Amino acid sequence: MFACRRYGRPRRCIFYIFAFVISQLVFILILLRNESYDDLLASGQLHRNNDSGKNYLDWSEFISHRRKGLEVYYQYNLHLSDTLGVIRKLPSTRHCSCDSRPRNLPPPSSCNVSVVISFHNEARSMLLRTIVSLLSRTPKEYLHELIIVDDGSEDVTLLDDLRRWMDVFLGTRDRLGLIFLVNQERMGLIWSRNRGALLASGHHVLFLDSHCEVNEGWLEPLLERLAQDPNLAVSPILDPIDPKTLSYRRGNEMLKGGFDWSLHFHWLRRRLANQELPEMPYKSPAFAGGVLMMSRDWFLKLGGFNAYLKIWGGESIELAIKLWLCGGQIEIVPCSRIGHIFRRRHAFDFPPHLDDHQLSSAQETYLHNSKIIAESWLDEYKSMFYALRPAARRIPLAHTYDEMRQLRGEWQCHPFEWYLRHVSPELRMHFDELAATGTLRNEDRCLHATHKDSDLILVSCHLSDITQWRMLRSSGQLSTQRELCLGVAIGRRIALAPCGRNGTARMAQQWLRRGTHLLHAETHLCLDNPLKDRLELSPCRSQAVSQSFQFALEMESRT
Ligand code: UD2
Ligand code: MN
Repeated sequence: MFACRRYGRPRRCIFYIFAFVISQLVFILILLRNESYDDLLASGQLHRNNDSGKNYLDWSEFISHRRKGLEVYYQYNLHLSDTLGVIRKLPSTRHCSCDSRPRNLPPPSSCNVSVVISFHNEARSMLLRTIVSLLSRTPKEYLHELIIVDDGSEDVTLLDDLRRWMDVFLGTRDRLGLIFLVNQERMGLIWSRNRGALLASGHHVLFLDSHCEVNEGWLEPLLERLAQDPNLAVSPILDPIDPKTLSYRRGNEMLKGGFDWSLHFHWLRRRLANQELPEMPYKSPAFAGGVLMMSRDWFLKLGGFNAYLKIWGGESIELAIKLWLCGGQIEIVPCSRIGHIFRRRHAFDFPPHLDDHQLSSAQETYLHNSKIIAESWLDEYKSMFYALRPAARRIPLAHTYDEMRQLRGEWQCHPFEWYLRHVSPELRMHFDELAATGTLRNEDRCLHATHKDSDLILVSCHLSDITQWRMLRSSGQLSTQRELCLGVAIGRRIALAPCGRNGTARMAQQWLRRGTHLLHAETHLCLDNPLKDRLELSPCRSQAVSQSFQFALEMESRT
């Protein structure tokens, strides 16, 4: 100010003041970044071990011992993760009534939780944020133990460093059990989670990915539900964290978990019953992914995750079917929120099994696991699965299903038909509305719609992503999984177009079955493959091999 008056330059003066205010703001922001952690320390939820002379700031040292660079390796923004801090404030994404509702929780002596986290090659900062968010946002008396399984990660000193870091971090906090396990050889997350659950001693077991951030009050609504019904299993709503920006968004509570006949996970639309509010817990045919919690005893009685499943994939679908058929139920609880980074692709390799060049090892592992689910639980409906995933037939399995049958008998589990009737009408409807499905074969080749420009070609039926067609019973439409329908465009050209709901578009897509011939309803001509790559409409000839198209699975004989 003095300088301002002296030199009589008000503009420069304003500039100085402005710069000063900005620098103060930046300083305050830096302080605030650590505030949440300091708050926790002050409130006694976390402890700093003063004797050791170390404090939580050492986390930057902990994360500095890491594999360098390589965002591609982790499939998320590693640099941002390393600079975000060990904990951050998250937006409240649940309905406001969740905060004010009184909770009816049983005492911790009857419902505490063991959390199992298995990881393979997770970035240190990410893993740490998962753990610290958990420790700081979970009521201490309900968090019985943390079981961390390093599934053969390349960073071989990580677990020891983590153990040391947590010793300092937790200080004198008692009650929390800590179990660190290492698989010298990578065993996959299914095996690792089972191992963790076997060693757990809490009443409930929760499985968590290693790149999550739990949000405020996540545990209480889950505990409350499990206290009502010991055979229940629950999922929180997973709030998506963007892999690039790490921004935390609100997950959708209007979706249920489900799967299709290929045994791929799908979201299903949730419909509210009369008086039902969106924030109320709701039944779901499958979990909202692999983050789930249930009684440890009940989990083990059901045999845990199916131990024959390999590495990654399908285990939560298998558990969901098993639960529903053998006396349990699944609920999604919208007042419980856990953030999870949904990566666009796998951040790890899959060990190759077969010498099958049509399938990647990831596809093959998933198919192997799906085949086990189909063989174990789908009963006569497994033909649906094989029709849609013909390559599964070629995958050898190393065991028989005696164990599964024994469990089904012991627990008097329902047949799969019951699941279709009572749990997933969507899956049943899908079954009921089809006249035929799977690959569409003409002689030794199959009709395929290319992904990029939806061209129609005839190719080897063993192509790994060969088009799976669906012949709809009521409309006679022949649709791909991307909802494109086979129809006739101008000039009688066979082409794909978005499936029409009514009117002329739908008429042009209607086909009638005449033996193995596909008769176009409007033109009364038949689908024909007269020359190698030509697909056209021509007058129907009952003996013409070029007009004979067979679906992998016919449903008509059912009725
Ligand atoms: C989804 C589920 C996950 C599990 C998986 C299918 C969510 C949020 N996640 O995973 O819980 O059901 O589908 O199996 O719904 N990992 C290992 N060993 C391995 C491979 C992975 O420990 O060999 C760890 C990995 O570090 C991670 C967890 O397993 O913590 C899940 O794997 P992911 O995050 O790569 O896969 P994601 O999120 O698609
Ligand atoms: Mn994950």
